[in-house]
Amino acid sequence: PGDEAWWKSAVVYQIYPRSFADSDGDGVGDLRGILGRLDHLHDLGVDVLWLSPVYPSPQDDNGYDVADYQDIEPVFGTLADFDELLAAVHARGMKLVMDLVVNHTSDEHPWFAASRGDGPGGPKRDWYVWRPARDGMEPGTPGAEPNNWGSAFSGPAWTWDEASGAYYLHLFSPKQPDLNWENPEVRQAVYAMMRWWLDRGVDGFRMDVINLISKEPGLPDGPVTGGAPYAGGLAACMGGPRLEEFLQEMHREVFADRPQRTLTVGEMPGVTVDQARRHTDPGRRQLDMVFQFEHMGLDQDGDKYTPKPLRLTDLKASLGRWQSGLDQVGWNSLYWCNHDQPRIVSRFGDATDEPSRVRSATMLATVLHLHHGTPYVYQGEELGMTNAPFTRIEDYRDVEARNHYAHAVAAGADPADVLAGLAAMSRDHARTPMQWTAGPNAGFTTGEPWIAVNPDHVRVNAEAAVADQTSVYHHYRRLIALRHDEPAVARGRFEMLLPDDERVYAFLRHDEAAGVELLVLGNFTGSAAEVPLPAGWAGAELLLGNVPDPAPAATTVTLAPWEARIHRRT
Ligand code: TEU
Repeated sequence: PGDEAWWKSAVVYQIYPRSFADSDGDGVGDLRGILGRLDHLHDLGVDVLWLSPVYPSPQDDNGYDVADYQDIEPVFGTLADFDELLAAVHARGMKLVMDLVVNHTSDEHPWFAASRGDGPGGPKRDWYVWRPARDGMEPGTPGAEPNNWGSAFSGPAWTWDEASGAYYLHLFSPKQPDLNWENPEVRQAVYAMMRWWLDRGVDGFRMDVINLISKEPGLPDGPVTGGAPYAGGLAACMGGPRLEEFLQEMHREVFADRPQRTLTVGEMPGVTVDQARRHTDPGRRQLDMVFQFEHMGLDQDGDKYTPKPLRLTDLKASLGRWQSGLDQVGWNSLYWCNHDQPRIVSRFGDATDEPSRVRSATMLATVLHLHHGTPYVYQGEELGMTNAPFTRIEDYRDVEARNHYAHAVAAGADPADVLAGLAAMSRDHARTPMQWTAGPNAGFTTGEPWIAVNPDHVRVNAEAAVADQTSVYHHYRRLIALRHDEPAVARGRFEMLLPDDERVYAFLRHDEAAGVELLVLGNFTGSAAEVPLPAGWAGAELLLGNVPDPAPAATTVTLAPWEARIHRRT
């Protein structure tokens, strides 16, 4: 594929509106709060903003439970506010993509109300997935569910609905019933809604768990492993038989004839390199890129809330496989953080003191942003924001975390152990309010924030970062500028170096067209590390580093703790 795709040299910034900026003092972020902070984003240099959902929603899963796809949740503002924000984003030369959550709706969506009310054979009955209890079993009793799938948020993936006299499928919370994508009426309604947003001027979509929409016919039981109460519902639904057909139909019906240049990124838990090659091959007309999860499971021992130390060679093998796998066909997204993941500096870096926090955050940013693909910056990542120091279950807000705690403790787990798992991996670490200032509530709200502000905002905040040229913020700004100014960053062929080194991440980028090569080094440890360099790099130009006095590059180089650097030669 040629490099005519504009998003190949773009950087996307993810905003979690609930926690970004509150303009009306109700303790919840909103659209006018984002409007007031566009200069921060424009100065950072990002090209595209991705908004997590702002549609009407009971907020059971913080908006990933949509009750109306064509309006704005009042707590976030109005459609008029949205139009004003969109115009202001475009006026600054940036683009805005929406979060498309169409594997499921809220149970408070009118479609679901109609479907449950219709009873068998009613017009909207087959817009969702209804099944009777297992043969002969008493509905509502454990084991009577139509199959053995579990919800991603603990418990079964089925809930008995008395009014309908049937179970309905929900891969996530019971307030998130799965839509039935086998029904062409459902698909056409989704495509019409997508066209409505594109007609309004939005520039594309991030597509929530879009690889779950095609389920295995017959919804067969899945394998139950390790004494788990249910089979992995998500795993049973990943990459189903009609997924490519649906994505190609969506492309034809929504994007094919669009004048504006759009961006589509599909969130695909469990997607493999081979599947992603097909989904992001321009010739197959499905998606521009996908979010894969392989590198996000390397420090988890079987289940998400059982952390284990990261091995750098595992990370290099995983990201290297994705780099080579999508090298000739398809395109990578690049991320460390989002609203579902803990803060990367606390996870793969060292946030225990300021020098280590700033050094490790800027090292992690350098390594990620110099890979081949489109980088995504999650709100606060550009400040080096850290995990929240939560110690009680009352501190947590996330339905996934609270359900996990309730189920684990009910099953006999020691609450302290469960809290330790949450402290490492809870999604709430990404959802504490954006830290604008050292002042009350970090300048996020004048009211009572919906979730506690991280106390380290007195040190870690945008105001301080912008004023300090050595901050994480300015390093992100320089990395983003480098992607815009140095073509090798967006198009250079990736070559992994030192695959077996457990301390240093090293790779080359070859821009044969321009005869430019980049050498990227990142010390993933808090100790100095000496590594050999490929021949001919001695004395090479240093494009960007993160320490004040980098040792010269010779046949070897000694990297300071958490040091990153980018060398360039022609
Ligand atoms: O996430 C899908 C998903 O797989 C996540 O739940 C992820 O597996 C897990 O949190 C990783 O630890 C998407 C949204 O990003 C998430 O916020 C929603 O809760 C979920 O779908 C349901 O819409």
